[in-house]
Amino acid sequence: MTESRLPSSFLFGAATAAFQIEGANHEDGRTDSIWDVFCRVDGAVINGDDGSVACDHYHRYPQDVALMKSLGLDAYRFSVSWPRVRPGHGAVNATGVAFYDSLVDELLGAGIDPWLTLYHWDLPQELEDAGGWANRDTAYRFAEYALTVHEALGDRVQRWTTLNEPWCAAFLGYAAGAHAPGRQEPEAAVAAAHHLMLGHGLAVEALRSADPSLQLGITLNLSVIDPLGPGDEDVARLIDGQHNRIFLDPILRGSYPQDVLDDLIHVWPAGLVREGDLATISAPIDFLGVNYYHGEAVSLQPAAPREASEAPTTRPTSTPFVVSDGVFFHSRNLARTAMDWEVQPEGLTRLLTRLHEEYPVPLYVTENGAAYDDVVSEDGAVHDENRIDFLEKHLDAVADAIDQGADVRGYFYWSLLDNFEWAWGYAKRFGIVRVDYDTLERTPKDSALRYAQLIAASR
Ligand code: IFM
Repeated sequence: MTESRLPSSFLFGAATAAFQIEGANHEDGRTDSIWDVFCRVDGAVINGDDGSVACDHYHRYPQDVALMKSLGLDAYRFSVSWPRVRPGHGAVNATGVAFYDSLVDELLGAGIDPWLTLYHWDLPQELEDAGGWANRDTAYRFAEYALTVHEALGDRVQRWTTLNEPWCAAFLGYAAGAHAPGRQEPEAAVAAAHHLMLGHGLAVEALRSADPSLQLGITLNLSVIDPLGPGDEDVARLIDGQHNRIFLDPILRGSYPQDVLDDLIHVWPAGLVREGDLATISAPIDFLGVNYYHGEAVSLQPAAPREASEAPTTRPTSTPFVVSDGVFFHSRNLARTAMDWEVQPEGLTRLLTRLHEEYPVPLYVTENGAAYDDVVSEDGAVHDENRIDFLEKHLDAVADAIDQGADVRGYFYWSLLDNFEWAWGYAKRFGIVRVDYDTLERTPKDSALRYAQLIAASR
């Protein structure tokens, strides 16, 4: 990465999510989310921890904001915990709201733009008990919650992201059973995907009428799905449909792709899409958040078994792609992260240029990052050359996309801190800042220092 490749107006940030860093899950009136319960039930406590301390950001946020300032971040992407501000989706919890109030003030005081995500997977458990995202009603409750948060923070927060990665919430949560709520019901997963998007659209409409000046968007986890070889084009289309276009098309074009409707015909619940839903879902947005980690090479040819270890959950899981019989995901000759994900920066360039051409809207990379098995050196530092290399290559890939005409306006590294990596517990470290889980001490890794240098040089 040469320091000067990104425009001086380019926004540099880092991202986190409430359940992954806050802790204090049973303090000040917060009640269970689906992730609290998922971590506890069936003896499936993940990594011996239920996320209730996490990084203790709830109590240490001033220190964390000071850290962000020292790195020169322009913006901080964080999420609000629904059961902290509306426990059980009941009355507003003033103490919970006060936390975000103080966090936003602290950020603004440090000159850091707060980028708020309303939903990063922590649905109040009571709403799951009523059917969760498979129940259409949850979409309306989400819009109510959005307005609650807006009433508290709308005077200071300009950037609002409705959902983070609805693909994970719907398909990992309701089809694969790998994420909360741990269901393995393909039809419920399809219903959840639709209702998440409906909730997004209803929230956009509600926030837009509350304040037309807000910048509103959604974050999708998108990928590049390549055919492994000749004859594999149709399976690449099939997976691209269920990973990317099932969200992109309704949100940015106002319709489901016909091939996806055809592919999913046997798992598509009758009467799911009601009149007016697609108009609501495609309510205009100001930006699309893109989370990119790696691509996929798919084939009809069987793949050699991967050496990857499974996430340490006791739960059986299945494929998140509800129609994928006979599709094999292949490994390529690429470097890998500690998640066993391939390092594929050129995929980010292709993804961003594709989005620019097919779904034109301002783009922000709202997540990109790598977990590695970090080592603390004798000098107390983490010399994470691998993460620096990952970061530089992906920033280069963004610069390449911009050179090719894509309207990409910012980049958020995932994650500011080592944190709770869902089904992996604390075993996977994505942070540019190390967290010692015994002492909760924070130590910027070499990658944080390099990121700070790149940011400073781009001014
Ligand atoms: O940690 C997650 C995050 O919550 C959502 N996007 C992917 C990250 C890494 O797995």
